[in-house]
Amino acid sequence: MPPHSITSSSADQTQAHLPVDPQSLRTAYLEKLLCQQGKFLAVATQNDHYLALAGVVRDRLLTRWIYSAHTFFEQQSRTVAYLSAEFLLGPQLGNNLLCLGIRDAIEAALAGLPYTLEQLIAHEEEPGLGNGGLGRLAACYLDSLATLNIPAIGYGLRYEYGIFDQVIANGEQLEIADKWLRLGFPWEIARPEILVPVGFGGSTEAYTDQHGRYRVRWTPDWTVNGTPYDTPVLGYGTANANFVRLWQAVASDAFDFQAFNAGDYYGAVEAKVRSETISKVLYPNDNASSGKQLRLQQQYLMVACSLRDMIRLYLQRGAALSGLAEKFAIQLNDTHPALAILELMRLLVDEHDQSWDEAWQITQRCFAYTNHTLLPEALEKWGLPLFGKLLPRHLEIVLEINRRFLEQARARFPNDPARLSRMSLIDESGERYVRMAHVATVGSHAINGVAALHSDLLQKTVLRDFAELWPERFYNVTNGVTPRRFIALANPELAALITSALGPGWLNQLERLRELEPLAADAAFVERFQAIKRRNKQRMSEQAERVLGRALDLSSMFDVQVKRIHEYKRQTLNLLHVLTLYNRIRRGQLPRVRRTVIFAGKAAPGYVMAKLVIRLVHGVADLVQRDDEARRWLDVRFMPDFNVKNAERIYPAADLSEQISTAGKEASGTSNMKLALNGALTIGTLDGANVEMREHVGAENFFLFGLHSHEVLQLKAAGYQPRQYMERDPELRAVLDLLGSKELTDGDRDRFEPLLRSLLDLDEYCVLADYRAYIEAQEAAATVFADPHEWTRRAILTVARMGYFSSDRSIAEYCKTIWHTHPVPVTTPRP
Ligand code: NBG
Repeated sequence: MPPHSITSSSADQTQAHLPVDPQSLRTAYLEKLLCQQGKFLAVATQNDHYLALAGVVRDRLLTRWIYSAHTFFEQQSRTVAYLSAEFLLGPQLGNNLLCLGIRDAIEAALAGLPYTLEQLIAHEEEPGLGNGGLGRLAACYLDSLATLNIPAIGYGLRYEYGIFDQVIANGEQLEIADKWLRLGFPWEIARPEILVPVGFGGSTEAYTDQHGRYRVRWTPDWTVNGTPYDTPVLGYGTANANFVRLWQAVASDAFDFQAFNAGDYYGAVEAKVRSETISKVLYPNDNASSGKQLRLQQQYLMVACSLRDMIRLYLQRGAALSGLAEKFAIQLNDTHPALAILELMRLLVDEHDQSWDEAWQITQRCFAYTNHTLLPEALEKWGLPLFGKLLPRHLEIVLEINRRFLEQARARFPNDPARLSRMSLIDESGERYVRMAHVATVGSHAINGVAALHSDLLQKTVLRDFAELWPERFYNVTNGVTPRRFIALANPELAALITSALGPGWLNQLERLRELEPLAADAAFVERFQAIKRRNKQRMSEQAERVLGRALDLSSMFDVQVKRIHEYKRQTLNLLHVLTLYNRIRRGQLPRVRRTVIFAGKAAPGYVMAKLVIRLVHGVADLVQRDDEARRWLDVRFMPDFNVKNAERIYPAADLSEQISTAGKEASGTSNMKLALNGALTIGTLDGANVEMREHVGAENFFLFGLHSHEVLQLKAAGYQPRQYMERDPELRAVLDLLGSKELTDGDRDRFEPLLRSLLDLDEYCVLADYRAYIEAQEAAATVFADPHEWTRRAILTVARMGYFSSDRSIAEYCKTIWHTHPVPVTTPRP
């Protein structure tokens, strides 16, 4: 709650600012150990120390949060509500120190105490409340919103178990439950006084109210409460702080008591446990929809609580609900929160007495929708029986929206029933489903894709009919990433080098990196840049030694593909290249450069093929290791448990960035940006944001290969026969033979049979069609890498030209074209 008055009396000012000099910080720290952790120095654990430090830092960032909340309340600021089922925030301590600018003071304060700041930062376990790019994008956007002084709230779910921890045993992925809350998460503030009841199931009943209006009453048959936990999100270079508000399911007492009074104590407790499972666990699928009832419950809990919260905040000012869209710009991060459209209609019509037309106007003006994928398996749809059973009133509402929408579409496209059935919010081609992408599109005033190519394909394929009906509602906003985390925190030496060249301020104006261009020809600068890359490789090698037991060859090319394991991302193509090099080495044909091929990424637990790819990485790694000559040239590594923390160690060490998805499949990609900003050159297809990255860094600094997206479609339409590619290319055949041989699997010849089958029979992702072009692009990369000066020159130019891909630019575009919001600077009193 924003405070109702913060006076500017001097007493308040001194309280508002806790001291940040090393001596006071040290005192505060020791106090936290004692008064918060209940420990004295001799018995405090590392976790006690971490929590003590986090407490000191949190106390100091709350000032900014409170002043921000106060300012936004006073000014009745327009607020962005970013609704997302995932927020992959990453570790908090380092980022908060960076934003507060007290890192050095803390380091000094800890002098002579048992743990260094570095150790305590390394101790932190991150809240893994997301799968991959989509969740991390949400976190980057919160960072930029705060940095750009845009009032915003991130709304999501507080999963008790985030994305599983990945452990590798005998070359296979094992999933371990992620108990991220076990040792405490000190950055959040619980708000137990806020409880939002959320109904499920039951029935609806029509009636006429006292004004003679048709009304509907929904009587759910069970209710769960949502309660929020807030985590502040600081801006960089500004006093503004926003927050992410994550909902947790708690059993509703009313429900318990009914059963209890009937003498069924055990049943009551069981029901409590059942309703609390709603926010238990994050579904571990990236780019795939599970269609499960529990997932639908999660989505409804999230949107019902978030909307009720917005309306509560709005009504505090005593305004009429008709102005809701002036107060909130609600962004749907993919369709996971798209039920919000139906829920807002229900709240306005059933609970706040609005007419359908008024309610629909408000709703459409509130919402905007970002699509993040064209993959059919990821487009969410809910079977009508399940939907109607869980959300009977929302089913009626979606049917009514659809009826009105189809009427409008029919007027525009008369005599085109095929088009109308394609556009319908309900898929009636077989069993009936609610199509969430259509709900999101129809209920929004703006729809956007996440890279130029993706937005274009979105309007030509998945949402084509809608783009023809409402071309003015479609936009592109190319993704971006935050340079605070992915340069300043991940690669402090590079950040310092850039500051030494450009002076301060570039982290908030990333386009200024362009001023580095002339330095690509400056021998001293090139040398410093190289030395930093080498030290980053050294640190990564130490990490590899700790977790895999063997250091890395620092003079080799670090060839990096780190992202979720998915067939469309084609980790297999990368492995076919490694096997090609292996076969060549065995034939005495030595490569130009030594390579360390680094993989990392999680596979969805139920995705059999992706898990097999992880086994294949390990199979290929072992094969190479067993051969004395191959081992001198090649090293294949799988770094387990890819998450934000590990990513921050890997990106700065990369020489080559693998962005090799089948053209048309990767909506944007964001690791492509993070790697390039850390000075990696890209080998990639014309897919997602690669297209724009190549335009920015210059074609001559990008190793391009492969079919274009329209060529992929043409190839398939012409009846793609992957076997022909094998038959025409003896080197490819030899590699595929190796894949099916017992050499790779020490005996178990059939292990990779399903992978081989899928490549030869269907090859959905055109791996074989792109094989030869990929091998050639890899040769081009090796040739340049053999000339370290030339490689570094291109790496510097790449960094210099990547400024466009800051999430600050993306957010500025959303603000201007979609949200129509403006900065609200916050001032805290001077300490
Ligand atoms: C992912 C895309 C990525 C994109 C991120 C963020 C989903 C559904 N989509 O290419 O696969 O970078 O979203 O936009 O997870």
